[in-house]
Amino acid sequence: RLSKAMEASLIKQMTKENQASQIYLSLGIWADTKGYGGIANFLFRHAQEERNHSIKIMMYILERGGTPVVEAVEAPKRQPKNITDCFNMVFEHEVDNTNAIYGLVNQSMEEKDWATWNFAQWFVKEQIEEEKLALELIDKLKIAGGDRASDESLFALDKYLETKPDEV
Ligand code: OFO
Repeated sequence: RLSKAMEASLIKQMTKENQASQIYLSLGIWADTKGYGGIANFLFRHAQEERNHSIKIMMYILERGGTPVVEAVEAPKRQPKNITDCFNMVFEHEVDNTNAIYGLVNQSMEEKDWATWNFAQWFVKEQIEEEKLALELIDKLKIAGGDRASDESLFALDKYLETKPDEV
């Protein structure tokens, strides 16, 4: 059974994943209004993934006899200045989330809660993928010329992201 402290931390992470979902939605809206429909599509799909992460944690809390809570989420703090800023925001956000996941892993070790430790490993692996993906976005944009990328290369990047398959 989950300790009260672990239940509280998992609820906090549930909220953080929902917060991430809101951030991706907001970045997607920004991209769409700037004419990057493919990038927007990618970000919207990712928002869905983050919501799934939150639900995954919710189900785990239930499975372990705890009571999940759906908490309020803050509105995203700011809009990106440009496309580089947008992708950097994605990366920084994922690094921040990785640290939160590591916090859960540490707590599960301290409590010797091996079930939660095992559960959290899925997220550890997922964060490797998510950070890799965010870095790939930044790299692809750099290759395309960053903020000075031509319309053609941005168009190609936009198309590429539109059809990039979803993960989990
Ligand atoms: Fe973007 O990550 Fe959830 O966990």
